[in-house]
Amino acid sequence: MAILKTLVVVALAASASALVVKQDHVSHVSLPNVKYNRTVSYQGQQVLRCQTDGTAEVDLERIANDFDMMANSGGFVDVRTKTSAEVDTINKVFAANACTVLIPDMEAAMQEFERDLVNSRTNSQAEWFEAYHTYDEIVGWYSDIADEFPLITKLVPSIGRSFNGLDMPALHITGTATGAKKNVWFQCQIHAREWISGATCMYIVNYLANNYNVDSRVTTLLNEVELIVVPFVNPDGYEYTWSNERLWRKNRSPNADNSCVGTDLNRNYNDHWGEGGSSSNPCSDTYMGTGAASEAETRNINEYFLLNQPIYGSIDWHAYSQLMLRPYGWSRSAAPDEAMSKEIGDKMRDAARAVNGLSYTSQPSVDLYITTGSASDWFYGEEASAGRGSVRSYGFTIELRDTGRFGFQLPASEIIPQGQEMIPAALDFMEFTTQNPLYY
Ligand code: 0X9
Ligand code: ZN
Repeated sequence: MAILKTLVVVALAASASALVVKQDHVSHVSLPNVKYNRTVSYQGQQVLRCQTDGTAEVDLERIANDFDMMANSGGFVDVRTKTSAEVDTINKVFAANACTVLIPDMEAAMQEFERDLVNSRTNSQAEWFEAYHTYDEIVGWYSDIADEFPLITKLVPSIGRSFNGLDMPALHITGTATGAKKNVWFQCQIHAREWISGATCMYIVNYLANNYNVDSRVTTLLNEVELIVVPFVNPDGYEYTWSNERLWRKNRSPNADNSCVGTDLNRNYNDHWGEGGSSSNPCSDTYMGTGAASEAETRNINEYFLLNQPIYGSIDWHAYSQLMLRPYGWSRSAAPDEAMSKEIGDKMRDAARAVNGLSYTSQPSVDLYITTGSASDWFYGEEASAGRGSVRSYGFTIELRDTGRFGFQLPASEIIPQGQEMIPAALDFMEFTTQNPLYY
């Protein structure tokens, strides 16, 4: 396919890359050269928002697996259509007039996002959290944080490699108090195109690092808790969104006898894998892979998670729809710890809302649609718990901003407000899950 767009973003000044703390976020005075490239066109593509009332479960599941279902919440789904024939198909599945056009011209929406990307990255005054960053820059940022806060952080440069050989780093952050700490797990960027996920994880790490021994809540927390952050569950997919296709979701491992690439890592975990709500078609955006944990990225996460047991709480950070999702994803029956999970889910919803007034919804994952083999079900599930009597991790999925206006093309100016509203939610989660442990 012809190369449609190449944006070479060049920093204006190349001065020291020292971290400068300003307010509650780090500022980089310069940005290295970076290349953003898109080899696909979204010409003719639209996003439809369809009310799901009265739509059969099987039809919804078919759409989730056969189309790019970009979001699903509160009685509607956002579906990306590539041709007018697809618009007709979607309109036939839903009730008359159930669908309206949310994004009429995906190519135009993407170009708007790309103008914002260039502007934010070429502005020499822009601070770190006022622009999106590449895989290499983010890895460098975590390394800088570890250098700057050696007493409270530990960088593990690689917990394993992705299919294409990229490192998957992990950062541990905890206070200097002696004694055993309780572990909490955050993982980011499992879905490549959800850029706000990786940015928010950095924002939280940055806040904790800069506020230890400054803010008593953070100090007390980190003297009890060790947070483990995996910035990239899907490094190859993330790179691909910068080099080829901004809306790529899956990883980048090839599929046998098929030209379609990639597995949806959030359908690849060994928890009720392949039991519905995922696709066996390698061309689907919800392709489950050839087996449970068939993907290197999934296995790396599994191994490192188990190595760090007991883990009291886990969050898999996604976008978009503004949701706090608790177990189960795989079953309609209530999870054993429903009351406790609901309590912290609701608490995070309220904490996030209190910051900027934006509403989040707290609900079981399955209220969206059935998903099997998801990361957060695995965190909460049998395999991740070391055995009967052992600590069982709370398993959450958080869907960040927005509710569809920009979707995955969220402007960089929303990184800071998004981060600010997740700080109290993340603090609540770390406190609550370690103070109210679940057992398997
Ligand atoms: O479908 C997904 O993987 C998640 N939504 S997204 O739009 N970010 O792709 C939601 C998963 C919710 N289900 C479970 N966590 N089980
Ligand atoms: Zn996602």
